Parts: sequence; C-alpha cells; structure tokens
Amino acid sequence: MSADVKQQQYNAEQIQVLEGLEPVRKRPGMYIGSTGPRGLHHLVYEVVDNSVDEALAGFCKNINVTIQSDNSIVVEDDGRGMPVDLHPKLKIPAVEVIHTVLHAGGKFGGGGYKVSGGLHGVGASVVNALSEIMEVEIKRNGKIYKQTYSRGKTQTPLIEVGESRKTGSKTMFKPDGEIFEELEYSYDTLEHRLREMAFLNKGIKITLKDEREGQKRTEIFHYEGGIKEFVKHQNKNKEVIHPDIIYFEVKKDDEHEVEIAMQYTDRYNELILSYANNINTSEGGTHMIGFKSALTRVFNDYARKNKFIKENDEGLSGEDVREGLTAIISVKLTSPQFEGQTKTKLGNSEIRGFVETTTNEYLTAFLEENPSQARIILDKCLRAARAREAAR
Ligand code: 0RA
Repeated sequence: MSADVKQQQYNAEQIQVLEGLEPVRKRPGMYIGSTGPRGLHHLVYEVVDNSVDEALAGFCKNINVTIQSDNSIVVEDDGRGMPVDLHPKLKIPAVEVIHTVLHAGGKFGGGGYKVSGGLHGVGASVVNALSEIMEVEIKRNGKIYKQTYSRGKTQTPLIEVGESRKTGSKTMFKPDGEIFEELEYSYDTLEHRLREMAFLNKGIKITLKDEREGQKRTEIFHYEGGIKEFVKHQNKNKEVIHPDIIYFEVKKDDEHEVEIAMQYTDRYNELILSYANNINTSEGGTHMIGFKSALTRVFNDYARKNKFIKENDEGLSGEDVREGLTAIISVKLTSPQFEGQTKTKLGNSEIRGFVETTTNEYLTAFLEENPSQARIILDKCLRAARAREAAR
C-alpha cells in the first residue's frame, strides 16, 4: 500500500471518529434498513447479536431479553462483561467507544465467528444513535459499572456503582420517537427470531419476557439438540416418513463449520432453510449449492448400488431427491461474503466443496447404516421421478 493511500485511510477513520453518529441519525435506513417496524426490531437483534457472539466465543450461556412496559428493551447476558479499560488512542473506556463510535467495536475484531455482515451487523453504536436513551451496566473486575447515552452521545461518564462477584453485560435502550414511525414491539416478531437464534446455537438459553400491561408472559428458548430440534419444530404438523432426523456437524479448521439436519415428510414441497453465521441466507449461495449437489449424487449412487435403478438409467433429478424434504443448513465462517440483491446469498467459494464433501460422507454413511429408512426415502424419490416422467 502506498503512503498516500494509507494516509487517506487514516484520514477516513479519523473523520468517522470526529463525525460521531450524526450520519446514522441523518440516514437511519442506510444502517438498519428502515425506520418502520423492521428497523425497530432490528435494534434488538443488533444488541442480542453481541451477546450471542459472547456465547459463541464460549463465555456466556444465558441471554435475557425483556420488553418493558414503555416498549424499551433490556438485554442481559452472563458473559465476561464489556471491556471498560481505556482505549489507547481515544483515552475513553472501551465500552464508550463501542457505543459512540461508528463501526468501532462493531465487531471488536479478532477471532471467532461473528453474527455480522448479513443485512446490517452495525453494532451497539447505531442502536445508541437511534435511541432516546441507552444505558449499560457491566459486571466485571468485581465491580459494577454504569454509563448512559442518548441519541448517539455520551450522557454520563462510566462510573462504578457497586460490587459483584458475577460478570455480565446489561443494555437498556428506548428507540427514539423522532426516528421511528412506530414504537410498539411485536412479541411474535421477537419470539420468532430469538427462537431461531436458540436453534442455531445449541445450548444457549434465551429468555424472552414481556412486561407490558395485558400481555405479560415469559418464554425460554433452549435447545440442546440445536438444528435437529429446529427440523422437528418445522415438521411438527407434518407426517414424517422415517423416524430419525439425519444430523451431522463438522468443524474443518478454526474458520469453517457446517451443521446439517434433515428429515423427509410425505409432502410434495421442500423446505430448506440455510444460514451463514446465524443469518438466514434466503437467496441461498455456495453452502446451498454444495448441499444440493451432494444430495443428488448420494441418492443416485445409493439407488444404483442397491439396484433401485438400472446402471444406465437416467436417474433421480435434484427435485426428485428434495421432494418432501425439510432441512436446515447452518454454516459458520470467520469471513462470510454476503452477496445478492438483499445481501442474503453466501458467496464464499471454499464453502461449496466443504459442504458437498461433508454431506456426501455423512449422508452415505446414514443410508448404509439405516437400510430400512434409506428404502423409505428412496421409494419416495423414485415415486417423484416416475410422476415426473409420466407428466412428460
Ligand atoms: C471482553 C472482550 C471483548 C468483548 C467482550 C468482553 C464482551 C462484549 C459484549 C457485548 C455484549 N455482551 C458482551 N460480553 C462481552 C472483546 C473481544 C474481542 O476483542 O474479541
């Protein structure tokens, strides 16, 4: 990199620091998509994502989300507590940097899979910018610290307010009525996303509590079986055709992980949900392509080997082997590339081969080890193929 390009980058960073969060308040849509209900709910996901990151890093088990009676939100976790030490350059506490500097602390940097990069992944500072009040309480170093912000600006310095032997972070925010068209949270919307997060991150316990008058309730989302239970949940009102959910999880290196769960139902349609770093990749991408190729390959190989179809027969199509299938594909990677119209298409090319090889291996093993279930699934695929032939 040339010296003047470096200089430019340096200046750009400086400007961002100096500008603070005004740009976020000027163009909220650029940062959270909209100022309607979607954007409003997005604020909660941004804050929860930071706690989920702490859980994925292995430091936190419980996340509590509360809708308070005034439609303010509290997110509390039992992680290490946000860092409070002074930022070497800015000379203010790290937690204050996280909340008042755009992108800074957004994803802290360094190691682990982060719930980010998807639609927005903009961090706590954007939530602050769009909140009339935001308060953090941190338990760390045997102490309890507190700081408040408003509309992107620090309101009170970080102070010690007590002592505690526990660690964790608690964030309260109230979305700004000057920004959002509507301030009322939908329990169902939050429930749907938080349950999905719990399925995608097995073992973490997310509690959702509604304290609003007339709709008080609490639900706990905690799935030791992870996406295996997600498939069961998706199939709960459907007739499944074989007893076992096919499931596998493989970590390749410190940078790539794939987890797949699948089960066939008696339906004609397929339901394949794919995720990258907990973000629903509704436009699919390389993980989806790898999975689909492996599926077609494995069932055709198995069908030929076991004489379900003749050696030089045309074989089963992709649609034939997906008919009635419910599947969840979840990949985690350190540098996800999101592409497509809505940035919900995974682009990382290395993921395709990884998912394909893994699915080939585990699905083949499942069919070999479970011949009676293999037979049921194959029968359904063959029926789909015959119906397709007949229609032609
Ligand atoms: C210690 C170090 C780092 C982050 C956290 C604790 C932490 C952040 C949040 C946000 C919500 N809950 C939290 N709990 C802990 C920085 C880690 C790094 O630099 O990778």
